[in-house]
Amino acid sequence: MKALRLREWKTEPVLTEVPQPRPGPGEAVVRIGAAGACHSDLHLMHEFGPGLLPWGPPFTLGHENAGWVHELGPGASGLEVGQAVAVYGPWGCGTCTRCLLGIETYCENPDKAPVPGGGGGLGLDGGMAEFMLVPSTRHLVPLPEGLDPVTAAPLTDAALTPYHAIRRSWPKLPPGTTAVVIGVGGLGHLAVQILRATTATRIIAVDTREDALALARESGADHALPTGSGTGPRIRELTGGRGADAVFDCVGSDSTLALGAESARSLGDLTIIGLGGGTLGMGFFTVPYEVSVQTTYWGSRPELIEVLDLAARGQLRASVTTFGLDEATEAYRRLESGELTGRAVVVPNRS
Ligand code: FEH
Ligand code: ZN
Ligand code: ZN
Repeated sequence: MKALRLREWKTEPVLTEVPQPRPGPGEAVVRIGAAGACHSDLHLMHEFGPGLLPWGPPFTLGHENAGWVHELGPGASGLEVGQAVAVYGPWGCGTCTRCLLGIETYCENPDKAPVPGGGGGLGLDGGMAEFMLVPSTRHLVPLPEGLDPVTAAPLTDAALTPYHAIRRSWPKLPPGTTAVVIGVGGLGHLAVQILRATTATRIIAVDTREDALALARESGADHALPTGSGTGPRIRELTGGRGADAVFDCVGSDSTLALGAESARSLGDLTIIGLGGGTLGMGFFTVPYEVSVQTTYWGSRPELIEVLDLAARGQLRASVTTFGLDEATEAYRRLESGELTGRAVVVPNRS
């Protein structure tokens, strides 16, 4: 079969012929209907190097996947061949407290996981291929009625990641509050939709590109502000001088983190979601009093089920540009150049 392989850090991926996987005991093979191209993959190709993460190349890219059960290994149960499924991407040990709760992102037995702290497309072979081997059927979540793999795949990362971040801030987002989403790309446009669907907060979106700001408005933002020196003061003005009760930085650069610190309201949250490599010097006077600054990483399996339910009920819909598997490198090129709004999705197999 064909697969888009990252052979070494800081190299361009190559579409290569590899053996089609067969499932072992408890495993499953998924025929991939859609694999999202995540901005993080660009970091794997261009910036990250040995030692940064507990896993490394060679592997097939694609950690945002959905498709159909193709083959079940001996003892694999609970699913039917042909069933449409989303792949829960973080693959932990399956037996520690965190994994038992479905929070495999924070598995506490990494040495017993298929790959420490990774999963398909993150150290193991992912979904930028015709077929993908999944080490346990617990990672496969049946698609609810009305969802197909192309609409579902972006939900497994581009929606699940901001959903987890927003969900932890729900208590700070009652009516009368304001949330800011910085960066309205694959994750950011869904962050706006998730805020609109799950809270009563006022939503301010920030981006450098007019087409992204237009997508933010379509996604439900109350205000869409271009990034610039006046953005922080404008957020203060829009919040009556109070600041934002939650800021979700989907970029994570020095400048966006500084904007987040400048825009936050006392008692608020500043959540770093993007892998932009920026830093924020933290001291007593860096942020308004009692602002919580945190990172979040992806999301849990129960939260994926919640996200799929929101989408099945029409509350979430990723803006998607599709590419064939042999156009996957073009998808990443357009993602990196900023030519795309929403999410790029590679479609190795049509339904
Ligand atoms: C990928 C690699 C490393 C850190 C975070 C990520 C996210 O894109 C996972 O969705
Ligand atoms: Zn990702
Ligand atoms: Zn575990």
